[in-house]
Amino acid sequence: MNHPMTPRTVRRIAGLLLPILFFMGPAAFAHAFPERSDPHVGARLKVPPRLVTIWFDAGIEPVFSHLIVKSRRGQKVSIGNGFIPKGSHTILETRLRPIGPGVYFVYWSVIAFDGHHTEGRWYFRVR
Ligand SMILES: [Cu+2]
Repeated sequence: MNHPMTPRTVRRIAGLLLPILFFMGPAAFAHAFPERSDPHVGARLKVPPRLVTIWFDAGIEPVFSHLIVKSRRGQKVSIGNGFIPKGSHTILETRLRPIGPGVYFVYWSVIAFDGHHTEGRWYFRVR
């Protein structure tokens, strides 16, 4: 026997499914967020770093993931736009030019394997 779905039935099913999809969302499609970094957020360093590394909690796409570091005046002090070390899918890294005392801003922007974009910025200080 045939049971065509009436608009009312469709609405009822949608009403049941939408909350389920909503609550599944964050777990099923985790974005990539930083877990830790070196230097750490807000660090005060005596020795200027030559490398900035961020560890993410999910896989990130190499082509669309960027990490740059700028001085307080907006001068770029990182070399290139960041790279994902071979064999890793969750680490984003950039080398730095020699830098002196001051505040430096780290800008990161990544696309996770699930296609979602996240970005942020933080700073460290060289004394
Ligand atoms: Cu996501």
